[in-house]
Amino acid sequence: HEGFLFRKLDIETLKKSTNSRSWVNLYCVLNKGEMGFYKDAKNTATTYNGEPLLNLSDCHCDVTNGYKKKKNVFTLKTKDGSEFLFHAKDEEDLKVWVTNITGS
Ligand code: I3P
Repeated sequence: HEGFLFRKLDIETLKKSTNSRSWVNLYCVLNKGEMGFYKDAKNTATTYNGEPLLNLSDCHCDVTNGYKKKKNVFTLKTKDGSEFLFHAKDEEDLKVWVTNITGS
């Protein structure tokens, strides 16, 4: 599965990166239990900011998180402690992403 999602970094992830907490629209690609982030759909040779692929084994998605400013936001916590917020375009899109992330 792949497509655009708005992503915001959460505290733990922020410590390890130079990114701000702003929402960034990224092209996200799920493949073999890993998630890659790219600036656009056409160039998936280089990841956004050179970020390593995210290992999704033992990750956890939460759709009933406390984030209330936008609808269709889910959180993703990975085994290594990274935490992200993702903003999907609608409820269906959110469901598809969560199903694919937790099932991969
Ligand atoms: C962030 C930006 C985000 C905002 C975040 C800010 O500022 O305004 O949109 O998240 O708030 O820190 P910057 O661009 O300077 O990094 P929300 O849209 O969720 O409010 P936060 O720090 O409370 O996550």
